Amino acid sequence: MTLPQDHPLVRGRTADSALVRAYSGHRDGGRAIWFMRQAGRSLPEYRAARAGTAMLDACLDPGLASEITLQPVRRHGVDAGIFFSDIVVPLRLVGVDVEIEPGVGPVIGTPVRTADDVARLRDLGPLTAERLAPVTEAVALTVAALGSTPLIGFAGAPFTLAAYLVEGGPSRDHLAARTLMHAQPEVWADLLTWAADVTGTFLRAQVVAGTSAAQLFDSWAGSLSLADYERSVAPASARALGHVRDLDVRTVHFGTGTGELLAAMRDVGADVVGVDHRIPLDEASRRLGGRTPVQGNIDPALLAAPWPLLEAHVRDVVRRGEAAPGHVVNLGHGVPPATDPDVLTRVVALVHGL
Ligand code: 1CP
Repeated sequence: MTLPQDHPLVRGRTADSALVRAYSGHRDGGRAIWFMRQAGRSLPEYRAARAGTAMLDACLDPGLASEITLQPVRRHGVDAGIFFSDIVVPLRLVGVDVEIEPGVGPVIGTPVRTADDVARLRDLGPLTAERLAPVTEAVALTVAALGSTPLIGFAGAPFTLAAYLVEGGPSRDHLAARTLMHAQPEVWADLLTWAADVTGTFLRAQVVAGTSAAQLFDSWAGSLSLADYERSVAPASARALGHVRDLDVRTVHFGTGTGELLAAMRDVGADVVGVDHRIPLDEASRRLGGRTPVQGNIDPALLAAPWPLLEAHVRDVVRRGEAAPGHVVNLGHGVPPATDPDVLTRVVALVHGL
């Protein structure tokens, strides 16, 4: 399928943006910067907009989700919006009993541990266009307001989703998930295949509705060895990205602690690799064979440090990023909630001025 005729990429509104040019491996579009978790608790206007509304209800209110997506674009002048949603939204939309608890994160009512549990997930049925309506409506509203600024769609990778589904909530080492992976490989494969199709459908719906790029978050993949990743996770991540492969849109694949996995994460079919702050971008680019655009990797801890330290760090990130064919400046992980938003605005101005 090709993208709809009124899609921002097709109409040329975002095709020549700094973000899309860099994701496509070009250096002629100017320097692009955005921040993972740029919409969120660091912004007073976010806290005001969210007051009294549960996180998942906010994600599924098209007007509110669109407004929250636009807030950091207006305030910081970043080169992209990232759609305000969550990786567990598609789980909620198919009927999984999931909540996002304040200060905790996603909590699953009935954790998924057995073949019967996975069969019950399948019984929920597919993620239909009807169920996705609040998401596609919010994306359409947002891209209409963004004009020539690209919107990035996103979804969780199957492993990171499975880490929540199996554990029942956030966990440090994802032990139960990794035990299931080894102890019951067929159940694991079945679960990851289901997750790949649900999350891939969620991602595709956003792209068709108007996003100019798509990011797959495998935030917790860094808890896996390369061998386990390649054997038990990569096929499902490739399947998830396969849901957008026929659309002419660049994909980014990000995880934390993934220095050993960078090439494998590219090889599941991503155009761009997101790099966390634990490995310098020139070294990351070397591990990627020098042929893959990168995104990253300002250490979020430096956002609270004195400006001269942060400035020197940002300049170093930009310099090392020059080793790759394209570089979009970002953090190594999400914006910490206590971040002073003026610091983010200042980082954007610095990068644009370099
Ligand atoms: O109370 C609040 O304000 C809720 C906090 C919050 C927010 C703002 C959560 C709960 N999710 C989100 C939005 C969100 N989630 C975005 C928004 C767009 C933006 O970047 O501005 C995105 C991209 C996500 C994706 C997400 N959710 C990831 C992958 C990215 C990452 O940070 O690693 C993960 C792992 C989640 C799960 C999740 N949702 C919320 C929390 C606190 C967590 C993490 C919990 C944990 O530590 O396991």
